Amino acid sequence: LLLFTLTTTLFAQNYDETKAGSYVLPELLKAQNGKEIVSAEDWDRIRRPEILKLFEDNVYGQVPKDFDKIEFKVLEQNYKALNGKATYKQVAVDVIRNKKVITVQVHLFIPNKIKKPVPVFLTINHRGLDTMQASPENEFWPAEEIVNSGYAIAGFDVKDVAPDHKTDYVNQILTKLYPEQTLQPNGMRALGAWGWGVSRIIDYFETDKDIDASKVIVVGHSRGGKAALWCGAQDRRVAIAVSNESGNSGAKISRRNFGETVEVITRNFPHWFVPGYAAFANNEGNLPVDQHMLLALMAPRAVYVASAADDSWADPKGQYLALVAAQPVFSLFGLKTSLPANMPPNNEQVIQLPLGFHNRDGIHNMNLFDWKQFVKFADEYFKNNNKK
Ligand code: GTR
Repeated sequence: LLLFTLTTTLFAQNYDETKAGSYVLPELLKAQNGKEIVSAEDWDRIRRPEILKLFEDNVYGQVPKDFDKIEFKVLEQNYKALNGKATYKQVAVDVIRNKKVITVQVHLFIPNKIKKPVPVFLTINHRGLDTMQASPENEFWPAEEIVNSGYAIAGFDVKDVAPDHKTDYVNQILTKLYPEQTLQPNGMRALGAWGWGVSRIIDYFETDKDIDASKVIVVGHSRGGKAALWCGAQDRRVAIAVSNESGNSGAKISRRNFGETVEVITRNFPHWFVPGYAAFANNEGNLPVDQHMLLALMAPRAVYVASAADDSWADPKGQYLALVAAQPVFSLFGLKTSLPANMPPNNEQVIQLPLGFHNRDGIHNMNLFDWKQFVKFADEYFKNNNKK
């Protein structure tokens, strides 16, 4: 009994707000040499690279950028998809390095009857191809709704890049393109690999005249949301990063003891992170970063954080507080946002461009309500940037 009580106390998640604890976040605007960062230039030149490196070394690992060749092949094209409203394309993105090749399949719907090029939602999908069927029942990936809103929608299956599995994750790009990464303590891991896939698809968008590659909105749900944020942090071609319920090691403050912890996530999903991240289990206070810094790396570009009220595992409040704590970096760019200190009521969207948030009723998932908020946010952001 003693052992049982001991283990359940040790591993139990906290869902009691009064026990979430107090914490001091690592400073966003102080460089490692003690210099205060007071301008956007110094942020870009000094602090941003420092923070990127800290995330690389301590959390997600590197994302190699070199390869020998990239090729795009349209495998299928249907001009009359969605009852004539859209053109569907399946595109194979072949990336070659040291004579080895991997292929990422992109599924893409482009609205037919509007002026091109159009902005695009690109989803990091860990739920498999079946969840990218265009059907009105498919709220997770509502192709028709998005096309009707004047956007293209694209998606890829993460397993093309790195299967979501403890040992098999190495089976695509790590074994084939970047084998040396697996030997490095801060080498590429699954979340970084998925983000690498996003970047290669943006390479493709840059060649598709119907897509406006300056308006790419990367959307990820949960583990995909973690990958979307880490990708957006690094690849400045991402205009908006949308984190849907990314939770621990995504948008949530790691130091807040509520819901999933670093201990649980590194035990269950070691392949997402560098091995050294596990050393911060029950020791989050010693992390040289916290997740508000990841959100801040998007500045001055846009970040949208979505959560669900019944998704305590992902800690809605902890995700909101990270967004609030990221604001000083946006201010450096003259974007003086003033998010309310407390999380807004359920189902109410808060937009303080370039930041946005909602916490809808319901469970851990991505649905039509979420997508409608993403569209509203993207509409406002692009309009405001005089881009749409
Ligand atoms: C959970 C994991 C979360 C989140 C989620 C998901 O099991 O603990 O961090 O990533 O899976 O991806 O749906």
